[in-house]
Amino acid sequence: MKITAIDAIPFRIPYVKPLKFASGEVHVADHVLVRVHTDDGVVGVAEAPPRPFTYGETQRGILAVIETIFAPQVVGLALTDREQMAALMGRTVGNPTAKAAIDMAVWDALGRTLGLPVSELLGGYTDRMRVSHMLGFDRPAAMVDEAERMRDVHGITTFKVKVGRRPAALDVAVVRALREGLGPDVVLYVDGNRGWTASESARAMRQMADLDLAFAEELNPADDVLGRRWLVQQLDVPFIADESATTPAEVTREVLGGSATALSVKTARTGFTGSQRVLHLAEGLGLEVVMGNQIDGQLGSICTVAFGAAHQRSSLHAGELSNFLDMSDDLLTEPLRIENGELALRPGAGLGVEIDDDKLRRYRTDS
Ligand code: MUC
Ligand code: MG
Repeated sequence: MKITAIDAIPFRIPYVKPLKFASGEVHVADHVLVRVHTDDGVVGVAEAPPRPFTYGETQRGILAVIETIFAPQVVGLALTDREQMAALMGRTVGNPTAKAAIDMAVWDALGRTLGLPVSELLGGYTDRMRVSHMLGFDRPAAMVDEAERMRDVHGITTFKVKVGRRPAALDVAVVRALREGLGPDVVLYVDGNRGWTASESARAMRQMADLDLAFAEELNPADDVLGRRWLVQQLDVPFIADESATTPAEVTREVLGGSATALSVKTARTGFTGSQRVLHLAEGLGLEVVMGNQIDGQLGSICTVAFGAAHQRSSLHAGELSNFLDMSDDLLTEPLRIENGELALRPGAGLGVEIDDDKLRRYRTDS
């Protein structure tokens, strides 16, 4: 159970359909595959997605921080020394996806060592989640087409719509077209990635008041402290904190300050260990939770479902689990499949997935 080595491997897989949103756009999955090796010959895996527009991390930065700081701190510890690991890596500020990928690869290795699924070790509540699909910026007709395709092919009936453009009428028209095109039974919610001001957000939400939105997420910057509080107080839907509340302390600050009333939990940034802390805090505070997407590949998506399905509160709402469908390829031996609007856990120890060596050779950029 002793950790003997940590690999950080950069890879690059283009998207067929880039995702565009108010804080950035993603055309290529230039992620880092993290492998944790143990003295029993077990290997655990996870992936770190660099999101410079959200956390300041880059692919080269993730490689450097793992190789020079985190791997030397973690090698030599046992797979069960997770508090030690968190404390040691916590001495370095930031770098959330690098830390999270190590944490999740350690859990995968622990599950494989014990012969048990990670999701059962975490909580074992259920074995699947309903899927929510994120729709990036496009023209209304193209976004309705994409949502209809997701519904018809994969059975998905929950959609998170990216908003935050100027003029806001562009986004209001999209959400209206989606409601009119897809009917009253689909669940729609909006995520502004801090693109609007508080007053632009309030006005756009008024214009969408008849569209039965389930949530609003990060419409304006949380750093506009009073503006955000003013906005959240007047909305009649839960306001999800995503990038403004990435640690238990930030969650506490944002929620007690009246700047958020629900939470996005992303395993890509808090791993399994940190996500449990955030989830339990959400339970204590009485907040609804949505399992979010960090524009994850299939490995990241199975991590999200392993965590989300493990707990009652995180499996209640559909999780954002489908954006890997827009990638041209992936690294797993058996691709994930979304059927009847659900993504199921894979049976087997750990995360239940394997990396395809040929694909890794094809897409890695370090050799
Ligand atoms: C989301 O929920 O915001 C876009 C930026 C980011 O950090 O995550 C994605 C999705
Ligand atoms: Mg978001």
